Amino acid sequence: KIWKAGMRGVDTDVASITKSFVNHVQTSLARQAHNLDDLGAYQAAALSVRDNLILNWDDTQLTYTRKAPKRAYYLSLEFLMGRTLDNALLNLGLKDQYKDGVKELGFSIEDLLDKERDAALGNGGLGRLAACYLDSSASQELPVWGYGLRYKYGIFQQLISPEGNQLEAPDPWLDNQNPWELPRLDVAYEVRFYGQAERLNDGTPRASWTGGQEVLAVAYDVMIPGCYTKTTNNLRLWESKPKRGFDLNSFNAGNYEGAIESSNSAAAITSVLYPNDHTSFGKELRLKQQYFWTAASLADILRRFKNLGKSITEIPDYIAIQLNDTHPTLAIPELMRILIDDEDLDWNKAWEIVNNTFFYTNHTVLPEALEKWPVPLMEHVLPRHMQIIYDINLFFLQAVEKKFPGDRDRLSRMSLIEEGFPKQVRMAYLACIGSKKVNGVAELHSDLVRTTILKDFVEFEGISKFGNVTNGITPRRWLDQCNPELSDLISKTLKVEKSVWLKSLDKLEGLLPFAEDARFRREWAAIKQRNKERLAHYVQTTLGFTINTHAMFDVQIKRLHEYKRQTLNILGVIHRYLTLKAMTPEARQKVNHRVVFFAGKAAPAYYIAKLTIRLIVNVARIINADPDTKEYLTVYFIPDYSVSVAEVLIPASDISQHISTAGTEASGTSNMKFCLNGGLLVGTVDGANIEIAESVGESNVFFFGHLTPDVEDIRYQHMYHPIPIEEKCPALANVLNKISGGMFGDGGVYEPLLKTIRQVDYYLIADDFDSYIAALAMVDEAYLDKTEWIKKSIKTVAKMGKFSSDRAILEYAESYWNVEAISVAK
Ligand code: 26R
Repeated sequence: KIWKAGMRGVDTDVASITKSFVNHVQTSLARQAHNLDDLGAYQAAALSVRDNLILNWDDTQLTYTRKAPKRAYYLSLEFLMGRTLDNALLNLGLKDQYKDGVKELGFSIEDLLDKERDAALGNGGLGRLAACYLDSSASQELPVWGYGLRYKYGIFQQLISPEGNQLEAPDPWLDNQNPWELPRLDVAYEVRFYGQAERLNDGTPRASWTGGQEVLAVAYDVMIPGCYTKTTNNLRLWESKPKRGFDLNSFNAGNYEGAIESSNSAAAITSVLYPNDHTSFGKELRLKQQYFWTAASLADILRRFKNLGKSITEIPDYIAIQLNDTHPTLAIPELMRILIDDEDLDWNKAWEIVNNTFFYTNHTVLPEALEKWPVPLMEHVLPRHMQIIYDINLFFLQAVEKKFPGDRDRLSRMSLIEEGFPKQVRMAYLACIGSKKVNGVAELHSDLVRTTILKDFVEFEGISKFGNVTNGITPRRWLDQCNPELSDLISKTLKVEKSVWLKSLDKLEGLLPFAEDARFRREWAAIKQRNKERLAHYVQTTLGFTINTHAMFDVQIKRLHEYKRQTLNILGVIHRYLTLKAMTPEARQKVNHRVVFFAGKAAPAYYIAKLTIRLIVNVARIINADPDTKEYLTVYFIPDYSVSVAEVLIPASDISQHISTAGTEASGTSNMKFCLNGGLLVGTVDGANIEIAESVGESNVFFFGHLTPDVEDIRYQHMYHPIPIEEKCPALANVLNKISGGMFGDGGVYEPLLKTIRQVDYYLIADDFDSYIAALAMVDEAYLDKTEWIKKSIKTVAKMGKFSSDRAILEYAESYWNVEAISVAK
């Protein structure tokens, strides 16, 4: 296939680009080219690039309409997209032309790229995965659309107070107009809440649902360009607004303020992304977000299907819907409602259609992250859906009873309704029984899904419904874009075009022999060094610290959570500091210089996680100022972690930490990003770390800690045969005592955090501490031999092909959705 940069009707030579740029400055922005700032220049460049995307997008959608292939829809409450301009330029093959074009006009492309705000409509792993999958779907020419919410405020901006506390500020990312979205004010659906549901009792399962509040969902489309292909898919985000002529009665009754208030309540639905991951609060507004989004998305999907003129029973031949975690599970009872109440299908036929349309991915086995909605709340907000869920449950439990007669324990374990005060709907169970297939996101995690949270369902439905799709990352953003020098070196060395190897990442294996090539290793090391300098420059300009770029860069960046054990890391840092302090100056000189980076946000109400940030910041403050040791060990907490910050941190790492308690991190995806950029991994035997080690070779990763099967037993021992920490792990006890003693400021402040370790230690910090320290010593040892280290780095990158999100999305398309690639006509 021949790829030509640019496309229908748009010229992409430098002269045409500058012309289009100036044109947008004068018309779209109504500004003058000669006194334009970088922000204006960014906007003009974005609008000019957007012209290309729109035409490709249009051709793609026309192809889909004409050829009517089976399509997949990815429903995700989060899409953590980051910036778009650089990605669009690279995928279109227009980066060089734009670089030259804006240069001619007196701008630097890097400065313009830096003006773009992140689209941060997600919390972490789950949201970023959705963004990678969109990139891969378009790049692999798969007819896939994303559906999500257009939050007015994305994930909060993180500020760190002088005491080291996290503060949250809103993220008004839409304040500068967003050139990447197309408002579709004509694509709108009414969504109902509250009201009354009454069964018709006419011999059909039908009911009527009336009254309550009606809210309008309006579509905004975000274009998703594939890499070196015309295919440009769509991400449709919904915004809520009051229905036109809303609540006229209240106006007429003189209740002007009351009517405005109800309009506010409509707009509130899509106003803010919930910033908690791994803990659910059962908030009414969050439930309304979930229903608003699933109802609008389904209505839109069905309207498109109906245009095909097929029978409603053919839905599964044309539509596959992927549920990204349980957040969109209401789509299951919503489709039942449409098929029964509106389409007049009988129950069994409707259930069969539903069962062949949905696919559910689980992203966590942590009990506190499994969604449950209180029955009274559901009855209030979605009375018809609650009826349908009760009916689904009844038929389901009858079938279970038939297979396991008299097993009442099993029935209560498997019921969609958890008994208690209040009763709660178990969304993971509903997602499971309503879907054709269920999968986890790494081999170990999928095994845990099958053997723990969904064990009974495997016994009832058979194992073949429960699969695994190991996560992946897009090599476009996470190698080509964030590490352009490495990307160029790879193309040059493999003698393969970027347009080829970036879409067949297994080709990286061709790098293996070059691990033995000294010249190549020097180039490899020089690129890492320049990436470290780029990070140092970022820290210098944003935080004002000067960093020693000849030290080892050791990075842990992810959401703050006890299970991810940032605490283990910072306690390890303190241990290293105490060890250094106790050494003679001569002995110290033999020690590896190390710079430790942390970044990540804590959920605003997660007290212990916030205390961990405070500890990190204060440890950094003391250690970085100690003249005895600061040459050998410094620590930085980089505030306001984001996709864009990750793009600077990841390529600069020598080592990164993925140290969750075994069995708790479903997959992890930043582990893949670091390894793809030639950083080595220190980690536990958890999530995708295991498969990374299988691919790159266990000698190239640093594993430590207890294994998953032992974790339960150890927790049991904590409960019934506790061993005091002084006895179990004296080194750790010493560290904890130093904190309590005030070495890092008022020790009392940290007591609640220290207590989690001294008392319950649910995440096994004390049990894993010694082996963690030993693993870090192995890292130091290995780093002494620079040649060997670079060989490991090269061999790691060479073996990372499996972790491309192209591989993952093709597995979904082939083994789950039955959706095929389709190329867009020229
Ligand atoms: C219920 C609600 C509060 C909620 C729970 C959990 C909201 C968001 C989450 C986030 C979870 C599902 C998440 O992000 N999980 C992560 O998914 C990544 C992509 O599969 C994995 O790599 C990562 O290991 C996992 O923690």
